[in-house]
Amino acid sequence: MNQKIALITGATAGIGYETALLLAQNNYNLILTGRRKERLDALENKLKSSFNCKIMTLNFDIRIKTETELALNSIPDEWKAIDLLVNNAGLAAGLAPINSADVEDWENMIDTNVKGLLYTSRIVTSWMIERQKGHVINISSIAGKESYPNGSVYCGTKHAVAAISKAMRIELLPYNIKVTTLSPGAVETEFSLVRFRGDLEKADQVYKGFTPLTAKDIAETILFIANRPPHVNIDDLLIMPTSQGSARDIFRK
Ligand code: NDP
Ligand code: 8X3
Repeated sequence: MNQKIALITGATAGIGYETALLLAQNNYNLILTGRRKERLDALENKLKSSFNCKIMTLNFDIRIKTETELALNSIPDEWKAIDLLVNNAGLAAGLAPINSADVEDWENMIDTNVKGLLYTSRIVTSWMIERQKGHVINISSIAGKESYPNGSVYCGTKHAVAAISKAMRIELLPYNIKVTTLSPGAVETEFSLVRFRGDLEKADQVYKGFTPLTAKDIAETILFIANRPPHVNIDDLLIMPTSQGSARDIFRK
């Protein structure tokens, strides 16, 4: 039976889903979260039938503090020994300038990408501190290193993740807890479909003419980061498609 415990937020799709698959194959029991319960149930069944792992699912909306706290505090003591927290749940909503973007989209991104990450980290790091052990991997983005037009708030939330991550790393040094910021460039997942509210044609355009990263590429990177020896921490890692040189420079054929 698997030995270590990882909690992955946003495991119903994309990077979180692939990370769940890979960690289950690599000695982790998993706590998996997301809003889409049917996907969590399907993933739980798939993992349990394919790998020698234990799975716990938590179905909640990370934007809502009370829901997040209730779900995390419902975790039984034996599952609280979390070795790895992957703060992955997140989204971009819309692509629009400051004067006309939808305020609800802004709130959605801030509440999910920043506040949800904070609610989760507050609780899980308190358990890690008790054990003097743990690793938090925060998923930022190339959008956390550079800002691009029409992405002010998404970029702002990912810059915030990077800033929060940096402070967390210093705060948690005395407790033997590693903190990593992982910043991918374009990864083909449901990300653009969500950003463009289900418009498949618009979403497909984002990944046209070049080879984007896959969610599996990011899962493998997460596993690499988690597998470094105790004295080594990957503080900050930027991973880009070979054809992407900056947030806005993608060489398309
Ligand atoms: P997906 O849309 O494929 O997956 C997003 C995941 O986040 C889903 O599991 C979703 O679950 C979860 N999530 C979103 N909102 C909430 C919420 N309110 N409550 C709980 N869970 C939520 O996107 P990716 O896999 O691409 O994105 C994962 C992370 O990677 C995000 O933080 C994103 O910003 C970041 N990223 C993505 C890049 C890309 O190009 N794809 C590049 C750089 C960073 P559900 O809807 O079931 O709740
Ligand atoms: C996702 C990558 O460039 O669409 O974080 O913002 S980008």
